[in-house]
Amino acid sequence: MALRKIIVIPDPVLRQVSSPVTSVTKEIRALADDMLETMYDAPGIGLAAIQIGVLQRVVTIDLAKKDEAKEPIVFINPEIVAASEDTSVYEEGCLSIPEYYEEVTRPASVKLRYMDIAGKMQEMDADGLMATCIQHEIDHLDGKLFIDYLSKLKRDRVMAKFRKIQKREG
Ligand code: K1U
Ligand code: ZN
Repeated sequence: MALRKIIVIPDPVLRQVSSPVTSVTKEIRALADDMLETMYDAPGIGLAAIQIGVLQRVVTIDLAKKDEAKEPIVFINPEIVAASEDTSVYEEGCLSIPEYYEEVTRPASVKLRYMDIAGKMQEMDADGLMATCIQHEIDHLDGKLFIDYLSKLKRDRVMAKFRKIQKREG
């Protein structure tokens, strides 16, 4: 297992579309292990492979609280096959946009299809934080960020702030 560096905006890699995983190889299992270690270290509740510079459709999520046992889930090629018409609003964060939080409206519940780490197809009905988090992570796989749901003014402001930091830090 290895801790990987999380890419932050304005890195253009975050706008790339990730490729489907064709089979669960030992490299994919090692990638998932690295992602979980990196996500727990950040700390975060989710991570998409693209956030560590790997353009493969792999996502990790663990919604367990600090004092609870870990509940890691690895989603390979996750797809939303149905979404509710009712929506929910959640104040989202992103490890690729550190210390910036804004409310985002998304479908309140979704039905997912994905491959698990054993290579088995799975379906999941997600609501609450799981629904929000998996939609945020699938957006990463499609090169989309939660700031894309905000007004142009807010998005431009946050991009300008991170461009300035990048210039300063090189
Ligand atoms: O994908 C990411 O950048 C990870 C992101 C996931 C996410 C959070 C909130 C709503 C939607 C998706 C994070 O994990 S940000 C950090 C965070 O939310 C958190 C960190 C520690 C404890 C609890 C939450
Ligand atoms: Zn994110």
